[in-house]
Amino acid sequence: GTILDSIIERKKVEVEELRKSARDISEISSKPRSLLKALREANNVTIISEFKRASPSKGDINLSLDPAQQAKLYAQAGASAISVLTDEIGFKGSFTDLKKVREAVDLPILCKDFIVDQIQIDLARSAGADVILLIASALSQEKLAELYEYAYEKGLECLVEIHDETDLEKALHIKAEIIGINNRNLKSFEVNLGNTEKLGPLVKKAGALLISESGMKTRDDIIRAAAAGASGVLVGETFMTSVDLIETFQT
Ligand code: IGP
Repeated sequence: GTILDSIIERKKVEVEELRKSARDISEISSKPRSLLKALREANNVTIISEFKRASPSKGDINLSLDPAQQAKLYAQAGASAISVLTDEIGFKGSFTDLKKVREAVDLPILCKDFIVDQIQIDLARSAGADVILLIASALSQEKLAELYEYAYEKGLECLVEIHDETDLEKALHIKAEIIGINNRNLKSFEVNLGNTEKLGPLVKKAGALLISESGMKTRDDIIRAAAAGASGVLVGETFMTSVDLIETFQT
């Protein structure tokens, strides 16, 4: 199996654990912030900056940054939303990180995790997330539809992540409003910005909003994604290692 397969297996175990401690998941009454609105209102490419301490492909990226401080920096630099990795084993993230970001900034927050069950959506919401990630290749068509609907019932939006045409079909079947094209193959970790150019026009043709995800290092990379139809870009490693670049990224 691939790394993605093993992460998904691990998530299923975590979900069982979560069920046993479900009383810890509280409801919050405040209204979620809309990423869709941020994307629609922006007059240039929207930046989603990610808090990413480590990853299975890169190992440790930056373990010394404080989530609240980094989130404030991202906001000051013009990010329209913040993504927070909450997976602990693979990415050294946590829901505590997400809560700290929630307290620090008023932007929409994307919970970046491997969601396979509704209970994880409740947990994300209770930590203060506004948007969840759903990875098409990690879910059956039925499961993707179920989780997508559940999130919207709870007032959350979904970023539906695709990497190839098969994933795209799944995303279009549920009429996903926001589709993320991952330039990184989660099975081989290979990064290719050309993936946004390949699939972007198909996403736009279907009328969805497009986010280009992963592997962006320079302003030119972002311009390239925007030219392929991206309304927004999701940048992690580059911002975690060289924060000055955020200003360069304003187009
Ligand atoms: C950010 P990068 O290459 O800028 O650090 O990538 C983001 O796209 C990446 O973290 C990501 C991800 C994911 C992580 C995209 N899809 C799914 C975990 C799970």
